[in-house]
Amino acid sequence: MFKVLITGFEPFGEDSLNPSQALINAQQQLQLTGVEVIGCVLPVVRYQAAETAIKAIEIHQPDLVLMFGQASGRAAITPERVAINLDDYRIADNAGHQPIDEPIIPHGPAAYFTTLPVKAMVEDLQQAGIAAEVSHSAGTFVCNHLFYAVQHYLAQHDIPSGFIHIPVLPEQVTATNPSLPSLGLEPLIAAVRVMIQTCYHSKQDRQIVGGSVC
Ligand code: PCA
Repeated sequence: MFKVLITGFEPFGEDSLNPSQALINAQQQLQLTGVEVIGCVLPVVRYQAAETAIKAIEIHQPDLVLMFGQASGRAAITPERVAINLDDYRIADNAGHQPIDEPIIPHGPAAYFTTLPVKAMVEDLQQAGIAAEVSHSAGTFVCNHLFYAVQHYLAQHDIPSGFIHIPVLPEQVTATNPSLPSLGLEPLIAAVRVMIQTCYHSKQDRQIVGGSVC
């Protein structure tokens, strides 16, 4: 059995929902033949998020780690290319921490790349009719922290892992921000099923266009 660990986050900031938590709650719908999906919801708390994820990796010994988090304002599913060694929080985390310009791991490498086939994932999502693009910044908040710390931990292991930001749920679109892009839980589940299949079949990424121009 191919084991996939999927992580999501609790709500944070002004939001009372997080699409990545909704995804874990719907993990039954992610099961595919020959694949065992293990879900884990993480606190939006500096250090604690990564400690919880690493503990889950140690316990379950997955073959693949897919970490998810909300990116309010993004209209597409965005597999992240790179995690940087920087905590610079624009808002406090759920425990009140707000580090400014601090390293995640002192003297650690400046960055880690994803070990997921992100361009293949984006291509397969697009072919399934789901908006997707590679992102080159996971921000400088708890998602980036989790991504960096897990890539650091797994650097000596042969387990593909990476982070994917997802749009908010339609229920999170409020009257004060009616044009916020969103994605429903059903298409989100369909998207995650596509991404699991892509990772299962392609260990190597595809050499296709997917960069960005500023
Ligand atoms: N998104 C935040 C943290 C938790 C989440 O779902 C982020 O992008 O850092």
